[in-house]
Amino acid sequence: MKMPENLFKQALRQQQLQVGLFLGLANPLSAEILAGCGFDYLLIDAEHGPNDLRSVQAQLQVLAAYPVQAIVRPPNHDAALIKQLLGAGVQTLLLPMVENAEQAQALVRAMRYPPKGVRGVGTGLERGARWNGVDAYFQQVEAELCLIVQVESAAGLAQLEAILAVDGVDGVFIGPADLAASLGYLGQAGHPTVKAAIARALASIRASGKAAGIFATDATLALEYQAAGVCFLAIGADTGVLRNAAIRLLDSVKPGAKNDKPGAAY
Ligand code: 3PY
Ligand code: MG
Repeated sequence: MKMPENLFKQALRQQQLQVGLFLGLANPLSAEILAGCGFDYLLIDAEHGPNDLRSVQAQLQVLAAYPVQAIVRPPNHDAALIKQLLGAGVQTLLLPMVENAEQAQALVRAMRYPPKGVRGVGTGLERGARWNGVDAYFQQVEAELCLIVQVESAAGLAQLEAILAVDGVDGVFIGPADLAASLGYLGQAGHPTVKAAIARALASIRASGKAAGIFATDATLALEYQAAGVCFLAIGADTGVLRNAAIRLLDSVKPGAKNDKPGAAY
């Protein structure tokens, strides 16, 4: 059988805007509902969401039946976990908290077989290779893998140029929540100092020719980022979508029943 194509990677190369949603519910059914909603990609989050290898794999299986691309964010940079995720069939990884070129290089190596990297060989046991059913898997796999690193700290910003120079890094995604915390503005991603740092980072990413991405739940901000050359946006999470919709629905029939306002979508 043919190697599955990484349409997300192709879209980034062609500068076609990709809009997606984070999945933190760790549930194949809710993933399937969202798979039919028209997003370009859905990002299965195992950094903050309670996802493990089995729930990730189950969601990858569901998403494969829909015209939507799957991305996975692992909780850390562990090469053994990355090996399992690639084995499960993920083609695009978003790695949190990347702070220097050495970390980025190690992530590239985790996604490559020797001699370029350290990925172990076990295709007969892996869904990614369709258990040895994919034609010429070893020859094709690396071209279909996409590595996005998250820069979301003062340390990461200071090393952004070096991170961008790492061959094998396809894009950089800014995490406004963690970046705000690291800059001393915990919970204030919209603070002018944080926004200025984000604008500088996006300009550097664009100038490097790599794809720039960011999390933006506010539509005005999302459009501003798009104008600044961002080519992949995450505009919320399933958890926030569910909670906010439930509060609004109840409020439409029983106003004030929940005096909480709909919250942030992340
Ligand atoms: C952050 O904002 O810190 C994230 O990781 C998600 O965008
Ligand atoms: Mg973050």
